[in-house]
Amino acid sequence: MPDNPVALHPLVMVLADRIRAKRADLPELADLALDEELAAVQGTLDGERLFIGNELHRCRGMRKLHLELARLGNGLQILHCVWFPDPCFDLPIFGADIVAGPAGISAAIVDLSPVKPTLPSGVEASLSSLAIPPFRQVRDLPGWGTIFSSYVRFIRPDGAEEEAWFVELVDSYLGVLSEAVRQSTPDSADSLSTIERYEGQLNYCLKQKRNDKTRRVLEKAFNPSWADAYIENLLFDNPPLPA
Ligand code: BLA
Repeated sequence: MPDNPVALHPLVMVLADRIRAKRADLPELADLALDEELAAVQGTLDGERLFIGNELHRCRGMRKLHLELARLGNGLQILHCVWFPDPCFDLPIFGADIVAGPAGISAAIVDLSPVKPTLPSGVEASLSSLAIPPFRQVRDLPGWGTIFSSYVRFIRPDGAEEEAWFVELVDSYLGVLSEAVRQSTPDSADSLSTIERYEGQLNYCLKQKRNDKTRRVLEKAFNPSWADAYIENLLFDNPPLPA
């Protein structure tokens, strides 16, 4: 990704670097093709410089590793990260999102989300043994948030100490996932469990597309048809059928 033309909130920068470091350790990591106009999107709104930077990779067991950093007007900054598994593997979806405004971070969320009724047992066991930092401001999930696991953390970090806790928590969740990736072996593309996980991933994307807040800021910064195409084709494109 090219250098961001505007510095971002320290939590956004620190977390992005941590995610990149975790990503670098994944087996058979490879770049995924990304249209030049999507790798770096630039614009201006009310005289303010906007940009979106996207990084797209894959690895053994994970079909799409997406990291996006954005500055979208009104001082709004976003870190958006979703790692989608290959449905042939019994692996959860990793998701993390940070929304920062001029008044600071309003939302920080992290989860390993199931793509079938329960998380893989090894992932569940590892998550249940992690210490949960005592965040002071825990937020309520929206209606579409039924896709998240019981280990989802959705908070408004209160100060630098809690921001550091959040970075370590994301690191731990990525550590749990990385270990599962390394141990996982694929089922065939036409097996029932693969199809079930494909359907679960499709449902995750459908529910995420119900987040009006994402759509609204993209529509305002760019325009409605651009926002729609961006959400449908890059953020939450439906997974390809397992093959
Ligand atoms: C909320 N997401 C938001 C908000 C904005 C965005 C402006 C409102 C902030 C707040 O409630 O404090 C905007 N998020 C974006 C944009 C992108 C983005 C524009 O990622 C990308 C370009 N959202 C995700 C992912 C998760 C997620 C992967 O994209 C979780 C893993 C969660 N965002 C999420 C949740 C809310 C949110 C749960 C709160 C929604 C609500 O309270 O209604």
